[in-house]
Amino acid sequence: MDTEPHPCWLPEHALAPVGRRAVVVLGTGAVVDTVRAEVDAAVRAHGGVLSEADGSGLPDLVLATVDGARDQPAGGPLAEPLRTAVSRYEEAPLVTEGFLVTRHGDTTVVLAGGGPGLLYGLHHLLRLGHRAFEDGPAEAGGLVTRQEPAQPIRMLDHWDNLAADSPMGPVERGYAGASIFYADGRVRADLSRVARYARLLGSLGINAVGLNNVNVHRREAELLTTHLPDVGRLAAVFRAHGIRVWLSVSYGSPVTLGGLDTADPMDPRVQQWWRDTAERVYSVVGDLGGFVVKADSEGQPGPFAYGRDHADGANLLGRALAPHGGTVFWRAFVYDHRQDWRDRSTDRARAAYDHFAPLDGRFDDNVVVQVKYGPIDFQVREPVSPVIAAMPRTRLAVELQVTQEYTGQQQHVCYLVPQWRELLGFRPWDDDRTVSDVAAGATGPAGGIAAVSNVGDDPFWTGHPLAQANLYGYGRLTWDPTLAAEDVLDEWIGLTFGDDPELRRGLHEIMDGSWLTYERYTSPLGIGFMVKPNHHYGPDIDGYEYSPWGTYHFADRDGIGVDRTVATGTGYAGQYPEPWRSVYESVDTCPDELLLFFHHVPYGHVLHSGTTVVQHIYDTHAAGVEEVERMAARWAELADRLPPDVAERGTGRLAEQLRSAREWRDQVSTYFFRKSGVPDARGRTFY
Ligand code: GCV
Repeated sequence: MDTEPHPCWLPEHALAPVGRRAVVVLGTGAVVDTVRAEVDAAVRAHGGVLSEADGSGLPDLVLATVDGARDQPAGGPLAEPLRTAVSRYEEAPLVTEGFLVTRHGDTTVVLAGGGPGLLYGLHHLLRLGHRAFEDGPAEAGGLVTRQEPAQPIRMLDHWDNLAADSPMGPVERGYAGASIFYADGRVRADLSRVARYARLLGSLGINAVGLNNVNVHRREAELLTTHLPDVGRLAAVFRAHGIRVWLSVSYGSPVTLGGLDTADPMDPRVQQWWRDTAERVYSVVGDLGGFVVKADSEGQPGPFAYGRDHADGANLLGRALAPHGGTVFWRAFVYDHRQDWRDRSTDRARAAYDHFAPLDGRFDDNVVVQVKYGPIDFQVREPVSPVIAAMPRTRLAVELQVTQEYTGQQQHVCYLVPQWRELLGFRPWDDDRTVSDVAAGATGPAGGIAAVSNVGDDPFWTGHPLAQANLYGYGRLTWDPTLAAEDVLDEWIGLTFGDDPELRRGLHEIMDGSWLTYERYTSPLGIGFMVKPNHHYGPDIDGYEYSPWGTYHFADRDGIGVDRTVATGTGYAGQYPEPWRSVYESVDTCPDELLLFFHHVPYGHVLHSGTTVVQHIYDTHAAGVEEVERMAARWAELADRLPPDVAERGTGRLAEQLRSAREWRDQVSTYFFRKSGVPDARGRTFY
């Protein structure tokens, strides 16, 4: 790479809490080596020392795997703290990715079952800062914390295209430059930027990365063939940070790559082709996570062409991967993208449930069904997908979108952690079990969480520097979905910008509520879309209204919304268990923010908030723009406290956000004024 990219949440100052200490690292393996290298860099920068275990006296910090601790001589200076920590560990063993932190007088000990846990423990200390060495129970062997990840698989999917001339650009829905993996139709020769990225992800506990777009074009398919050795190079970079890589593959590969005349999952030749392919892939990348598959979706081939269902298709690949310990992430994003807009009975929202819920119990153990959080497509507001509550015998992964396709494309500040927290904390049943619990395996076999990454080769990685907080927050929530969104932001601000209270306050003011601000000035009350077709940026209220994509708002002179009730609509509300089926079925109980997703109502319908639908549209759009004005003004006040390049980039993006928000406000308000003829109660003029 020519220039140093922005360090994100790991600038040199963030390493100081550990870098100023006397540290010992115990254990072996690639990820332990990474921990050692990280500590070495930190102590060199900040004046601490990385010493050998048998050095004199007790260090400030010991980072040890359980095996590394057990290998220590019985009489050495570390014997007592390690013995105590190991016995604490054995009282309640953690998953290998977990860690515990104990204090022994002035020494802090991090103990983990393996290298990844140790890495996560190190970064836990960096987040805690100096408190990690000062607070906590003073008595010997005091347990400060024990942690393990909520989710077994914590994945980031890249929609990166290998082909330089791919129709969707180098990164589909990428808003931060070109791919960090590929250039000129091949894996980059210089993977130093990938190594930086792997370090950032490892610091958050991400343990899986999908290397290529789920829309697999002809050239991308070559990752399975010609470019396989380069996949091995990428895998090695990520491996050092506890991350396994995955490949998106085309379901049609036996035809397009194998020269067969079919991809029928029941055809023995097809089965053999996938077995051979898996064999070949694992001979190069022995710890490949597995395959990610988008089948029968938006033009991608799938089992439907052969009269088979998605369990047949997914198990075909699962069985090829099983001997190698691989897993298929099979996406449930299956719907008719060529529907007739005149046909009011077809409802895209129903599709994933209709296709997948009947297959519950038929997927093999190494198949995870990956479900988008909502039934449509990563909108700013959607109900939680009913599929998540409908497949208790299936491993499910919930898919989020860190790249801001529908939430401002990294031109707009839109801190998404509050949205994800709300989605992951949603309780689909009449009890305490959450969406995150389902993914984590509390209600059936465990799946995990996946999300579409938001990075590219942009100097700030994410286009808008503040969009880094979404990547950071995604990782943190996959570890612990109960973290408060403001606390996650607070961590990110401190690590990234240091401890300036005024800057901290200002960034909270700009970012904490930015998801709701974005919602206010865009599509109202859960109706979604209203974006410009294809690129999905900026308002176009009827852009998809007469299209085949199934994303309609049905506004007419009397009202707006989609009737998805069982009584009079598409029946979608009936896909939920109680209490939600009833809650959503009735306009009286449906939450305001989802009203238009579930109901077609007159403009004069009075919301629970006490205002009418049309007045709500006028008011929220005006309020949203005023909020962006305040965000821009606050940013200007903070500019001197920010690094100049960050200040400058943010200033430009906020100017664009303000322009765009005003455009949204004026188009949406004017559209509904013209449709309804209802004047604004506050006397605003429309056009
Ligand atoms: C990768 C949306 C996006 C597509 C994306 C698709 C998916 O429809 O607009 O670019 O394709 O989701 O998730 O597969």
